[in-house]
Amino acid sequence: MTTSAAVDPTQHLVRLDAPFTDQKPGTSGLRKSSEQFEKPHYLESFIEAVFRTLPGVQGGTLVLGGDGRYGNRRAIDVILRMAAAHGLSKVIVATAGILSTPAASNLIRKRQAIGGIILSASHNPGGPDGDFGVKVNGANGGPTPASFTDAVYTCTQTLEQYSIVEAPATPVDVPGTHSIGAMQVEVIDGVDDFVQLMQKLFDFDQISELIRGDFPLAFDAMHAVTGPYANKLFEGLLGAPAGSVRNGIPLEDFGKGHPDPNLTYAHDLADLLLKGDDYRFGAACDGDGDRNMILGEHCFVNPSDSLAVLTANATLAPAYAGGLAGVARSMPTSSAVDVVAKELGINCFETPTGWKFFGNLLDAGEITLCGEESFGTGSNHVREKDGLWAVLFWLQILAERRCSVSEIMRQHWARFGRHYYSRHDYEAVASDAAHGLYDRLEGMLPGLIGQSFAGRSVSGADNFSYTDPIDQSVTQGQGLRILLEDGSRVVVRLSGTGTKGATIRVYLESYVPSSGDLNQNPQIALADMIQGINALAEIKERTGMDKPTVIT
Ligand code: VG1
Ligand code: CO
Repeated sequence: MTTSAAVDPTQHLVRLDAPFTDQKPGTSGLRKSSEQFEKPHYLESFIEAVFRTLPGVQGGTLVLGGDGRYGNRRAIDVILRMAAAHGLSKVIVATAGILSTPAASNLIRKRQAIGGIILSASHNPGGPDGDFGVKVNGANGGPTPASFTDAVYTCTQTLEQYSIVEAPATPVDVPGTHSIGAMQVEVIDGVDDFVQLMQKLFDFDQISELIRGDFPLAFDAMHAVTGPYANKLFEGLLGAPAGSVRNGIPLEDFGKGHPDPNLTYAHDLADLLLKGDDYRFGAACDGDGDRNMILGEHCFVNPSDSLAVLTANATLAPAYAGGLAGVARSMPTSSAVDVVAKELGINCFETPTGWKFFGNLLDAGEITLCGEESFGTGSNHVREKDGLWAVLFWLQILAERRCSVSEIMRQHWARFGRHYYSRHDYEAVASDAAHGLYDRLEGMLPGLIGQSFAGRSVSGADNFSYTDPIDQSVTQGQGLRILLEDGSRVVVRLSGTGTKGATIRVYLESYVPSSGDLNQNPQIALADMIQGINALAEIKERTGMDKPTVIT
């Protein structure tokens, strides 16, 4: 299909009564309620600041798509007309606007775009009462660095007008080329390039042989972006029976679900695997397809462990057969991968939370794999975490090793020891109460050193600060750490992605060597530390909550 819309060459300027000052400095992109995004000029003001700040806009190519949530279509129309007004030469849009975050990262790199705009609030619920978001990625395909987001923020504070052309909505339901004035709009299938990339990284014949045998699997797309990708990959190319992909049609409100692949929000899938006997393997991805949860029969794989297992078994996948340059994990992620890296003789970097910190290490060739405890794993194939990539990687390992997921975990712990790990989230806490708790705990840290905590001596306590080894930039205030003499630790952070009140995250980790008890329930193995931090931080008293909203 081809269309072209003539536009008035004089850009249409919309004057703003009040400047837009709503974005939190230091946060990547903008994530707010759908209601907020529907306020006049709100989306437009942010996009204006992005186009004024992003290098290479004049004559450049941009990638555009989203996770299909409510607001996606309108945002695509607005961004296309603003892109035309700002002199971009081309925008590549995914059909129906459906483009996962890792697929967008791949397209930016493959098509040498100046960057991409991904319309998603990731794992937050969608719909008129849910959240919407705009993520901005740079030319390397990854989230833009803090210097960019801070510049966008500064720009929004003094914005007086924005530029947009008047043009009919560009049809994006089928592939084709269109133009808005001098700008070309190329509508392409958002799934194809990503599937081709996966076929280069993994041995599809081997995985298919596993799946076509006695290996029933369930993949839950949570009515979010990965449905079309998973249908093509699992049921199409790999031969899984019809119905293996569940909730595979993207819906504007994700079927009223919360597209966060964890034991709480993906409980239907968790029940199938953990309580039933019908499936050997289960997986789910989040709203925009960058997170993954891995389940086996009666077995949940903790994301920190998942990164360690992928690292230990990396050479089983064709893409990593030559070994790994190094690995990285975010600070709150358990040290399970550190132990594997040590044995492999490769570097293991510890970065603050958020994928943007891995970008420099990946670009510099320092690392091949990286991951976060929040169900994020990825590699140098793109510059985002990649949910379906992780699922395929697990299937590749299972296809080679021909054992169950729980056997893989048991053998892993028997070799490297086990890092008992859990994250307790207290969501939608009153903002004052959450900040009060955090500030008080931070003030107590220096006095904790040498004291007893959960029956062990505190060997260190600080607020994590990171110096980027590539560009030496310093990022402070990344989470409170209480480090114990035996290597156990508790971390407390405030979430940067929630939109209602504040979310307190408490991360707990304790290591048991391979000679110890490897078969405990993590909540029991960590019970003394859980009690310790609850008392020390006065969590119940200050939040009014008896227990966390989500336990992972
Ligand atoms: C959360 C996770 C973090 C992840 C971020 C974005 O942030 O903890 O590990 O990088 O979400 O994930 P926070 O600040 O709420 O803890 V997503 O799937 O939005 O791209
Ligand atoms: Co996400």
